[in-house]
This record gives sequence, structure tokens and C-alpha cells, in this order.
Amino acid sequence: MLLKLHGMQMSNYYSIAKTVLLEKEMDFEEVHQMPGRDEDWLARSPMGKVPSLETADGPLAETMAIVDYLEEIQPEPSILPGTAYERARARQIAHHCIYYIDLAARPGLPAAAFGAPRDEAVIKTIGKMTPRGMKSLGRLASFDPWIGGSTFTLADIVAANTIPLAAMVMQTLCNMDLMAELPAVGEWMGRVAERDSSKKVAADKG
Ligand SMILES: N[C@@H](CCC(=O)N[C@@H](CS)C(=O)NCC(=O)O)C(=O)O
Repeated sequence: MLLKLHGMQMSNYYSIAKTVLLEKEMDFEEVHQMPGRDEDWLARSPMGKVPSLETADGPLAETMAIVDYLEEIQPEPSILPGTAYERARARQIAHHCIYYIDLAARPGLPAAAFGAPRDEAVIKTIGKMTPRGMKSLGRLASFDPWIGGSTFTLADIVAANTIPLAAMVMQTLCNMDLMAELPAVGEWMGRVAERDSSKKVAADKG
């Protein structure tokens, strides 16, 4: 059965799963789906979020579970190469970006991007937590040339699809340049953007 990725192009988590499929050169179909709470969608994604992957084995939600599944069913080319420690370090960077950058800034997204009213308590919290997540990423990242070192991995894919959204939220709500917390990010983002997978994801966003 052909894998089907359900979700929407503008979702950064959808982009992570899609980039992994592209990097692994897997055949897949895209099915447009907005987040929602109808029963059919909740059967695919219990929290109603996007993305969800339709597999021969059944539906699968949660982006990190999806990418682990893809890595297992098609190990090559690997997005988690190297030793057990190197693979764990790549996962550590990916989790760091999700927990301490994306989720730190995400409460500001409704006001930054969707016209919701500003909530000063939220802005105060994201203004404190997001720069901390970004600055501490510097203790893990090498950017030489990839975020974890010599090999392009899941860590690059997750970081490149979380940092820009968080930066937009911080700029819009806190007038803060998140990238300035970790200046090497700029050049590395340029390298990621040059990859065919990034170009395809960007082009499909329109
Ligand atoms: N933990 C989820 C997060 C996915 C997520 O937050 N998706 C957003 C779009 S980028 C969404 O569906 N938001 C709607 C909602 O939270 O109801 C994953 O890893 O897939």
C-alpha cells in the first residue's frame, strides 16, 4: 500500500514528516487535511492534530513516531546514521527543538499569525522560555556543516522546521531576534534550504 501523509502544507510538523519521506526517496501520496475534531480524523490522529501517516499497518500520528516508523521500514538512506550515541544525540537535538523552542513559542502563535488578541502573560512566558531554548541549543549544535556535525540527520530536519516559526512568533510578539541568540544558525539554515527536499517542501507551500 502506498503511504499517505495527511495534513496541510503550512504545518511545520507536516513539513518534518514530508521532508523525511523525501530525503528517504520514498513513494507517498499527500492528502490535504486540516486539524479538526471529527470522528474520522480523530481515528487517524487522537488529538486532532496534523500530520498523520496512513500505512499498511494502520494510522500513525505524532511526528516523531512517524519518522521512527519510516526509518525502520526503510533504513536507507538513513536520517539517523552512525553509532547508537550519534543517533541518540541527533534525537536529543530534535527533541530539544520541539520541547524548548517550538513548544516554548507556540502559545504565541494564535496572536502572532492568526489575529488572536495579545495575552501579556503568554508573551512574558514565551519571551523568557524561547530564547533560553535557543541559546542552550548552542551547547548541542556544531553547524559543521550540519547541526549535529558532519552528517545531515533528523536533527537538521526538525531544527530547520521549528526555529523559523518560533523566530517569527518572537519577532512579532516580543520584537526579539531569536536568531541572534545563536548566530551560526543563519548560515546553516541556508545550507538546509539548498537541499532538494527543502526546495520541494517550500515550493509546495506556494
Ligand atoms: N505533537 C504533534 C504536534 C503536531 C501539531 O502541533 N500540529 C499542528 C499544526 S503545525 C496542529 O495540528 N495544530 C492544531 C491543534 O493543535 O489543534 C506532532 O508531533 O505531530
